[in-house]
Amino acid sequence: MTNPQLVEQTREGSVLVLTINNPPVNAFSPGVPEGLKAGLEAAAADDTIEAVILIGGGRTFVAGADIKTFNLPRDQAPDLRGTVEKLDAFPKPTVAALHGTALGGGLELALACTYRVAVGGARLGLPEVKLGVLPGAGGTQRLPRVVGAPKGLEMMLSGSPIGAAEAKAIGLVDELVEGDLLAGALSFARRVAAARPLPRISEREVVGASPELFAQAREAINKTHRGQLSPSLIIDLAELAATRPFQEGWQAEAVKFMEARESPQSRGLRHIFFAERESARVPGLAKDTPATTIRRVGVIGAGTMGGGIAMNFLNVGIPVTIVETGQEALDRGLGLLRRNYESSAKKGRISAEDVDTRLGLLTPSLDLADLKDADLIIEAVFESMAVKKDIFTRLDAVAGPDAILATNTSTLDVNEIAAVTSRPQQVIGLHFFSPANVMKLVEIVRADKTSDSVLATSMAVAKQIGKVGVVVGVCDGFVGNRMVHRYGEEARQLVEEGAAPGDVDAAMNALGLPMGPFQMTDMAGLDIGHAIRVHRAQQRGEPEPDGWLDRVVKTGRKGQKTGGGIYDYDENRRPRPNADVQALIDAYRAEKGVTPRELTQDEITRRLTATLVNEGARILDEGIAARAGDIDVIYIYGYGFPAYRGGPMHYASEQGLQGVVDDLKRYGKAPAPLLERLAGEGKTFADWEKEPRS
Ligand code: 3H9
Repeated sequence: MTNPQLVEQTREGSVLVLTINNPPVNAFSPGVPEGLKAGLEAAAADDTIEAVILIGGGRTFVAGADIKTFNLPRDQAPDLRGTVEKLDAFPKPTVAALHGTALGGGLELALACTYRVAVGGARLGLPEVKLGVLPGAGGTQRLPRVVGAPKGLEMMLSGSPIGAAEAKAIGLVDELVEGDLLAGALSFARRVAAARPLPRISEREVVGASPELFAQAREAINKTHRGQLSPSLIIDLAELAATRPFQEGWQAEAVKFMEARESPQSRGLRHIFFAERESARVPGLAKDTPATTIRRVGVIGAGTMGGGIAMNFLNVGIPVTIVETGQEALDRGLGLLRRNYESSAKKGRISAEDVDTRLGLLTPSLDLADLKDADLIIEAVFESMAVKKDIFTRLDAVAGPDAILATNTSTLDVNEIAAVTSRPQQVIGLHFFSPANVMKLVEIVRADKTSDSVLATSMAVAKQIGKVGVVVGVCDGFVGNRMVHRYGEEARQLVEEGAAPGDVDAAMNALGLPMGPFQMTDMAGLDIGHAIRVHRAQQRGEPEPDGWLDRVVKTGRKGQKTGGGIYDYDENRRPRPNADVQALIDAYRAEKGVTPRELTQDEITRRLTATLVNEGARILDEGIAARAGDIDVIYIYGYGFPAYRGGPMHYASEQGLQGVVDDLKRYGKAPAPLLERLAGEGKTFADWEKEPRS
């Protein structure tokens, strides 16, 4: 549906103001180009109009093309390029008045105007690379012509916006406006109304370009954007801007934009963009559920996890009391935390003053009773039900009546922990990922009795500390670890059949994961996984696990922390195969009567992803995760699954679920009923989300 009312025309003396009103972010949706065209035609036809201002209504200028329209056929998508052409050819001065976020197509509109003015808080950028596309409305050709090739490349390849002051300093903005934006833009427009000839960016030369610059950029993206399509297209187009006439680059950009837009990588990144925002909407939780303000946090356990969790709150100015059982452990924890901050300061990420401020907000303690004033208390101690129950019993006695009691357990039953307290409605799981001050994910574990307000507060707190919080239900391992457990089993099975651990990791690295399953195991510690397997076997009354990896642990090789595990490590922490481990694997296979066979990279990747997806389907069926997109968000932010593949569930839907089912059957695994049904009906997980729920 097009709606020309999205652009309002207001006459201010000899200036026509075109206000784009398309909340919440004034995306370039159907109706906006029609409205702008009508406004420009009116201004061109009226001799008394001397200049035109483009401004955004509400909180921002245009934040970009409407990403939802990227699935439309090309000729049905809103005509951003056509609008840009009209602006560039317009015979009177046009002024873009910027506030909020002028991003992507929004900045491209501004670049096609004759001038740009902005308020101090405005942010300007071309973030298309984050969606697997490229600036497709002249950005690749105009930005380098304004800010030079090096800065233009940097902005387009990082996708990060810059502030208005910097934009002014590098010539992207002509004037900073203090006070009211429209008033400032009007006074600017009146000043330039008579200026002729009109300065057009498309007529400028690109400065700072050289063959070396582009060669270096191509080399750099091999590290920063390995395996991705759009960054290399961006470099090609920036090079065209520097070496060929504007029209040539402008035409090439249209072709490359469509190539990127139609790629599975862009579909994956767009899926994640929306899935991340969707994950903030919790089914059954009213939008207006009140969240309480967290003024003070308590953390129990000053180990790596507890310290990392505490830092998240200190970083946003929330005081933390951290409790340990002994002075030595407390000192060790505080030392680690201090060193962590000091190293950030050395790298220039924070100032020395920040270090002092943050540490000044931290109160160390040996007494649980010191948590009596905390609004949120997060337990991060050893993963043992007995220990956790003991802590929650004591905590219940000392915590304030309204305090939220959270456990950072990664596998244990939050209902069972909640049951030892007199207030199970205030108990929740907040499962952070290590290193907790860096990893963006928090699984928010909703137990049977967790109240809506505790859930809403937990979501709000996660956002406040810069995390992506995804609500999950109670089961062994929740979503992430439950899936990774199956994945680890399959990885060990692959080795048993004949693959080297290095082959398995290489296959997942090729898919885009920075770490394969065995690199991850070596990092986390082999003993941790072994202890979990032993615990599970005991619970099920099974014999002690004795797989090849359990045998590696027993040789004392526990991973990176003992200098080596499945791999040895050189001084740069690069993994190298270890002959003893390989001999142990060979002996294990011989003992089991397995004749090792060669496994292709394709088989390894298929089996591991199919295993993840199969468990994911069970998780959905059981209601542990509300949406396949939630699982994708968890895997991207918690486990390094490449965002450009859209997460495991999206990736499987892209490949076709029938293929996943066939793979599972071929390798002797039972497909989850939900997966088998969807595959049989030719559906995807996105289709499943649209099905009515009973
Ligand atoms: C482009 O421009 C291509 C061109 O070069 C070439 C074309 C030919 N479209 O993030 P929030 C929705 S590519 C559609 O929660 P915040 C969002 O889904 C585009 N919808 O708010 C959410 O909806 P809901 C380049 C969009 O304040 C609501 O707005 N631009 C778009 O934390 C609020 O969003 C970008 O990549 C969009 N472009 O952050 C910018 N943007 O309420 C992408 C937002 O239903 N956007 N929505 O969940 C952002 O980075 C952030 O949204 C922004 C606001 C910083 C703007």
